[in-house]
Amino acid sequence: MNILVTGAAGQIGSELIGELRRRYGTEAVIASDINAEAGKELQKSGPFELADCTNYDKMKEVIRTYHIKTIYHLAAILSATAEAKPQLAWNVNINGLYIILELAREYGCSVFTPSSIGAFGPTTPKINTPQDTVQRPTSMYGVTKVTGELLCDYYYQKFGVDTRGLRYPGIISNVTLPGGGTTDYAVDIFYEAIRNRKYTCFLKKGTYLDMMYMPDAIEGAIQLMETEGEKLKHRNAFNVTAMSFDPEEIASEIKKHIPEFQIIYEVDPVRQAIADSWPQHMDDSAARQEWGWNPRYDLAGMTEDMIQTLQDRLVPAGEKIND
Ligand code: NAD
Ligand code: AKB
Repeated sequence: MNILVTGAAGQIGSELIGELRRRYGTEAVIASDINAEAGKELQKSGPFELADCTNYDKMKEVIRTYHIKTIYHLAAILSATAEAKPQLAWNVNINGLYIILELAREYGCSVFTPSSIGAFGPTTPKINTPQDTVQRPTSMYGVTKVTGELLCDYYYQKFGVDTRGLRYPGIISNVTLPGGGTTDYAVDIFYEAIRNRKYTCFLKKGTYLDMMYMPDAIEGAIQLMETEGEKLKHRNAFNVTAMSFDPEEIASEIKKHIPEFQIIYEVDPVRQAIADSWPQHMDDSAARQEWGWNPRYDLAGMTEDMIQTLQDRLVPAGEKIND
């Protein structure tokens, strides 16, 4: 009953792999990615396959060789990169997902696929965004995320494939840097605060977005996959959130630990337009009711842990904030 993680070298995959291996054993969890350089590192800690999720034959070989029964399909192109390379985004996010779902149908695998706040658009209610609501995204990333949600629903309804998924907000973490998203500022800000005491933000003041700390994102994915299927009414694309803030609020929270920290603004119109089309705060009561979603970290708890962790890693002894 082995597990395959695609996109394992990415921001979420690099941490999900560790947690899955702690729970199910190293040899039971196969990491895969298209990134050969990162793959060399991943290979040191357990099974790794260099595999492009848009290559049906290669993915089939991996699934057969390792007797895969569960797939966490994380390989994707994120919002800012997708806007710069829309054809690539469609190919990876949709053709890659289609191949995973086809193989899951053929080999009886269950599949976890993350959706995103990006699956919503400017006509979606921005506050307490309902679980079931208008989804007319205006970014290529969003178009692929809505399509992916529908495709996963279809494979469950039509073929009985056990598909499940979460609409993640911006994920904040400190192991692997995020890859080409709009919410990346909320990660970059910590590295710059620790290194330079100053951050130039590409989103403007007042841009409220849902966010979540990585330990909750990982726990949520595994918890959803371990829930009895009969309990789930919304199998795919559960709204999940842990906090909502704008750049000023996260900067104020960082200042509680680093009083000289400053935020300045140099707005990137492309990422600002994407952020402006997304919700400010989702209603995640369906996830709470159907499978017990209950995040541990709020803005204060996440900020304290991020600063502590990055300080320990990036700042030489004797130069730490509290020394
Ligand atoms: P990431 O960009 O950090 O990692 C994606 C990984 O996929 C990379 O390691 C990349 O090398 C790999 N990849 C790209 N093309 C590939 C291909 N053709 N075949 C195999 N691997 C390929 O992304 P992430 O942040 O870890 O996101 C994982 C999933 O979660 C994505 O579906 C993303 O849309 C979703 N999500 C992420 C966030 C977030 O804030 N990180 C928020 C919402 C949803
Ligand atoms: C992005 O900004 O593209 C991602 C996401 C919210 O899906 N972090």
